[in-house]
Amino acid sequence: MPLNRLWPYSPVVRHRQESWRILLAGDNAVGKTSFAYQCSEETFKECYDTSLQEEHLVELDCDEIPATILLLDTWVAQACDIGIDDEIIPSGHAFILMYSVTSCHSFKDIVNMYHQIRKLKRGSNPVFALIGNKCDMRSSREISFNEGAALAQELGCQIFLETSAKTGENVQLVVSNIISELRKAGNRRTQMLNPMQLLRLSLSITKLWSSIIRK
Ligand SMILES: Nc1nc2c(ncn2[C@@H]2O[C@H](COP(=O)(O)OP(=O)(O)O)[C@@H](O)[C@H]2O)c(=O)[nH]1
Ligand SMILES: [Mg+2]
Repeated sequence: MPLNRLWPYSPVVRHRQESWRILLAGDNAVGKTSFAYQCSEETFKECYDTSLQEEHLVELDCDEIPATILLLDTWVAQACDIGIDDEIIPSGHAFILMYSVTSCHSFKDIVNMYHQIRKLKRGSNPVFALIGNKCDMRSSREISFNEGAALAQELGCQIFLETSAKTGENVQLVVSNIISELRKAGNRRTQMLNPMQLLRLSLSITKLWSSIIRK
């Protein structure tokens, strides 16, 4: 019998079944597509076909528990122009706000993007990761680590990291940190069960135990 039918409330089963949608948002050419390929296939190409939206399936273990991620490579500004934001953005559990450390312009765009997402996710509290990509390009850096960290703090982003989609530096770490934050949020939700849900939960547990004992 599948474990999830035997014990649907087991934290292990819950995590086995978990799958999250993470949306990549950022200015053109900051490295979103490269990041998504590095994350899903551990490869880097100098040039990718430009497409508005692509989905990458990433399976990884975080704290030794498997998780499935659907990484959506999009661009919020474009998405808003053609009106797909209404369905795509609200479906995201977490958002990677990406700028390039070599581009002041892409850094300035972040605040606007953050507010657009917040507006479309009204009522919920998604995980935000502010990511400064292209950290391997040391000689062309325009945004310092401290400037990035300060913006992350100002916006209340749970995660701030600098990455290189080229070398792979910190790429997997971004995703596993996001999963940890999503799990923390999930745990908070389960702690906030209302009395009716608690009653139903204890009835199911009692029923389950009595059927096991009878056998
Ligand atoms: N050196 C370096 N180049 C990068 C990095 N990430 C992306 N690029 C390059 O930046 C350009 C734009 O990348 P792309 O992934 O298409 O950006 P997107 O428009 O945000 O999807 C391409 O020429 C990539 O090869 C990185 O971390 N380091
Ligand atoms: Mg792209």
